Amino acid sequence: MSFYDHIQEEDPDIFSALEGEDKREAEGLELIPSENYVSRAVKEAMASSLTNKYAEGYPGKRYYGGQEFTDKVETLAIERAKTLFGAEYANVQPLGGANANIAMYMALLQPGDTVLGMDLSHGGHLTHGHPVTYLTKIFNFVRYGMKDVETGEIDYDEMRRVAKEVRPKIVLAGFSAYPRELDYAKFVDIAREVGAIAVMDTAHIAGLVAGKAVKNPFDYGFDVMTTTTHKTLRGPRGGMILTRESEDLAKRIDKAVFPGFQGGPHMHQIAAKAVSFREALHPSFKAYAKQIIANTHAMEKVFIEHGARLITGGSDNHLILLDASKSFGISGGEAESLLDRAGITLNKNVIADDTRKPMDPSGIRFGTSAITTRGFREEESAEVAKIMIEVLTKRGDATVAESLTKIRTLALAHPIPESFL
Ligand code: DSN
Repeated sequence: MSFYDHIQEEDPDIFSALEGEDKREAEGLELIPSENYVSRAVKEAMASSLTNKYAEGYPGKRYYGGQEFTDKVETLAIERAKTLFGAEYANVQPLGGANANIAMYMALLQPGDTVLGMDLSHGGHLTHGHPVTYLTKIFNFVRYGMKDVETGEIDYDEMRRVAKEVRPKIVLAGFSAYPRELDYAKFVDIAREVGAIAVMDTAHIAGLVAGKAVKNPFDYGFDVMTTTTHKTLRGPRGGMILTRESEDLAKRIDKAVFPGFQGGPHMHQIAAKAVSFREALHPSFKAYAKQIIANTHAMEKVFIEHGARLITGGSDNHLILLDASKSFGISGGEAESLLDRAGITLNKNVIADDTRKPMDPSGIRFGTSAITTRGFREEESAEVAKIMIEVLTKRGDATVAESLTKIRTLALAHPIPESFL
């Protein structure tokens, strides 16, 4: 029986799109660092009857009846999330990472308050204060960046100076395109010095933190973490907010998520989060998280040996940001399309102080979370990097076709595991 038996019968158009996507994911290699493959168990929870249920409120305090099972599911999700991240409190209702960040701002700030966050082109995220977002009409975002793009060193002295000047209410760490570990103690020091709350947006590296392959920001005194659940953490698409302690913060965050910002929680998604957290608590997840980083290093080595320019000089996590213009004489957009044709999916990305436009920037961003789920190890990851270099250097149709065959062969040899289909 296929996962889509009923859709096939009732809605052939959607069925063919779903089948097409499954085939695309199976035959190509997914290198977008914010994507992954979820387990069959997570998919089953997402497809469960809980999608039928309204559950405004929180376990034990709901506005509608019939909450016997939703309460059980949400409580399990909360408890597992707390164990995974060493948190005292978790809100598992945010529908996504942006929702988690917006609810966090609503909980901790008054309109007009200042947030000190990382510049998008230096690795930050749209919700960290990019002028195109509605958030900037409500709050005042001041941005920091790297002192040295070649090493990725953040300019902590400048950050401290700016923090003293603008007195932010939140000092925000975290990123969507920064390949290095942050000096968490420095962030917390600066936040304490100016009386701000230290918040880490852990979205990209949540799985690495949960798998103890990188440092846990809570061990360095961060007050709040926001995250997505679907990147390295390998859960369903969704968000979450955690705090290390403080009854007061927890109450403010609960109120901000619901009723402040969202309506009824998506209980099927919360069940799927709970399932994925249980998977991440299994000892095998630690090996997975460690392997993600080993695979990134294997790719990094090949690109460095080729003489490519990696932003920050390399990577400490699951992602690499490469200057395609300097390394291969083509834009990020051109690199993305060429690699797409060769069966490798990644994304064009702005790099620090990019002279090109965001729709066709200079960089490409790629990572190893999904190929590691497929069982790739260092050798295969290095092979992928070599194929990428071949495509980006030669660029002709024949090379692209040859590379596509090689990628298909690698994908076939490492199919998405049965339990993830
Ligand atoms: N779109 C996500 C990413 O790719 O990093 C962040 O929101």
